[in-house]
Amino acid sequence: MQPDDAIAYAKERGFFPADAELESEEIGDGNINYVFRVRDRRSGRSLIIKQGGETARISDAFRITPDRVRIEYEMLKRYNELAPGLAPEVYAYDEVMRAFAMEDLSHLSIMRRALMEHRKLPHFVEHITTFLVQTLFYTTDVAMDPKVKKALVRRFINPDLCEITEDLVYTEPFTDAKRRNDPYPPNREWIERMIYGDGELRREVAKLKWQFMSEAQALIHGDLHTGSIFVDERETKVIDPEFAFFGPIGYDVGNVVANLMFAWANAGATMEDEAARLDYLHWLEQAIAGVVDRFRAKFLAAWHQDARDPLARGIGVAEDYVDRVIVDSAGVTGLELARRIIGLAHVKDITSISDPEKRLKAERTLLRAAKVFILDRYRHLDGSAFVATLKTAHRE
Ligand code: SR1
Ligand code: MG
Repeated sequence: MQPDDAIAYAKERGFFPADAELESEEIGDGNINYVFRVRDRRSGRSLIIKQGGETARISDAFRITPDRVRIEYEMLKRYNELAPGLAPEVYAYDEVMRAFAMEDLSHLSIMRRALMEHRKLPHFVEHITTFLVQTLFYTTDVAMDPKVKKALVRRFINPDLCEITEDLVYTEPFTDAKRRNDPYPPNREWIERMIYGDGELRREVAKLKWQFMSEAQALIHGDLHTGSIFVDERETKVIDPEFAFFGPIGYDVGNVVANLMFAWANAGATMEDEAARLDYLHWLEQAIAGVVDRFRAKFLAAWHQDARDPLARGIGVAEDYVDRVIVDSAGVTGLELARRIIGLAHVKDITSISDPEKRLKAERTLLRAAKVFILDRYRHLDGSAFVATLKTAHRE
């Protein structure tokens, strides 16, 4: 689709009245898709149209099924049921065009950008932890009818998108197996020594990778970084669940936490006024700890209220389960930190640090922390442990 095709499509599907004066622009800034905003100049009404091609925007080398658009549409519908108000409304899915229409959220900002502008988001922790628990706990075997869940597992088999994650998140940052890693040149030699050269790290990453590939724990978003979240000071909306499948809950929690850490590194390297910087870093540290701790508290509350498996009521069962999810989240925090610095898909929080010395230091801080999150994930059981690892890595 080109912008004019999006206009023709919106007209043909009757999304606007016949006398609408439509304009369209391509607004996607992700690695995979093209996204169009179509707006009626007469009424000011607008909507978003997303269509899935056969390859990724970042590189034609990625061939990915357009079925991801169906997955995304169905996920967004589910989010509206499970976590109302925390995802855009969706209007219609077109099986032939592999396209869907949804609410225009352009009154909000992509969270990565908001954090790089050093905006505080007072409701984010409460919103995202509600989203995580509502979408994850309620799609586990603990809360669902196991046969209904198995039917859903089949509906959300997502091999192409999972392969991207298996390669880009789990395998390549630690091996450069496909020779497409793209580290910041001044850090290349350090990364070869500290990351590729660490056999124990690869062994632990292998365990996490096979867990990702085989543990159908809950229906996860699968790519919950701060580019997949729209925010302002009042609202939070999760978008882009095209990587969704039944996988480990910690994959979503760890992605949120790691991407707050990229914002922390960005603020530390770019904010010049010391008082403002310390204040913002403190807010981010509270947000990191808050995501872990509020997730845990809400997950346990949901469990005690709605667990349906008879074994779920045993003493300590819920606590053991959520402890393991937090440990998995620590592992994924480390994986996401590492892959966005070493691998193919970088984040602007880091690449926009213009002072070379500060960027080099920020990357090394996050990579040292990444190793601790992966190797010592079992001792990360609450939010303060996550923040302590980050701050210790910064001091080293
Ligand atoms: C080929 S896609 C690269 C990355 O962009 C997506 O948002 C996912 O994070 C993926 O790993
Ligand atoms: Mg995306």
